[in-house]
Amino acid sequence: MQVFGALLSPFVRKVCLVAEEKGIAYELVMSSPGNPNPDFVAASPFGKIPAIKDGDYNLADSTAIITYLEAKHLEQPMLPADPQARGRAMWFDEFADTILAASGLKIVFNRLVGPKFLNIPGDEAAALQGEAELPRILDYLEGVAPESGWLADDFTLGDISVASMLRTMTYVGHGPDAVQYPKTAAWYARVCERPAWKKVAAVEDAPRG
Ligand SMILES: N[C@@H](CCC(=O)N[C@@H](CS)C(=O)NCC(=O)O)C(=O)O
Repeated sequence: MQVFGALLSPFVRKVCLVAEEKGIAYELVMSSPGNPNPDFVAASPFGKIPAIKDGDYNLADSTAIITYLEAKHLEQPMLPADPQARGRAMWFDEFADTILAASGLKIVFNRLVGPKFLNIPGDEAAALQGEAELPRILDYLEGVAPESGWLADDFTLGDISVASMLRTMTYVGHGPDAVQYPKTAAWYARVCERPAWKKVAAVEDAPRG
């Protein structure tokens, strides 16, 4: 399977983490929006990352891709069987991808991706707005972060999605703060101890030639 994207994207990292958790072989093909690689263009109708090519099957969107992988590869389930736990796992995926991302990525885009990678000046007012929105969201997360274990009983997609978004936010100094958010920070540290997380982080942190 080919995964198109870059690991700075929380959505791409989600897909790679699930593939690692499940032991699915994949190749990360560095791609970014606007990339003319015909396989990426075919897999991602709106040019967003991530997208995958699995044989002759193409799919875009992290949650859609993970839903596909979950159905195809039964090992290490990422969605619990229990209805209420499954609902909560999907809630945390949605929380990460929309609520946390809406604020966090305003900061990441305007202080890092735009100015450093795309040569687009950042909109500092938008970044400040993202920062102003964060406390309410992180307070919520601190209120639901478990003292031990995971967000929705077993380790699930919910843990992966929220932790992946937080990791991307560490690039702009907004990782989980152990003083202000101790339960969140301790849960995040547990996620970071997983072998799958360590493998993906090693690739992400490796110096590029
Ligand atoms: N809901 C999508 C979001 C994907 C997304 O927005 N990716 C960003 C990178 S983090 C992107 O490709 N942005 C470029 C664009 O919107 O044109 C998913 O979960 O995969």
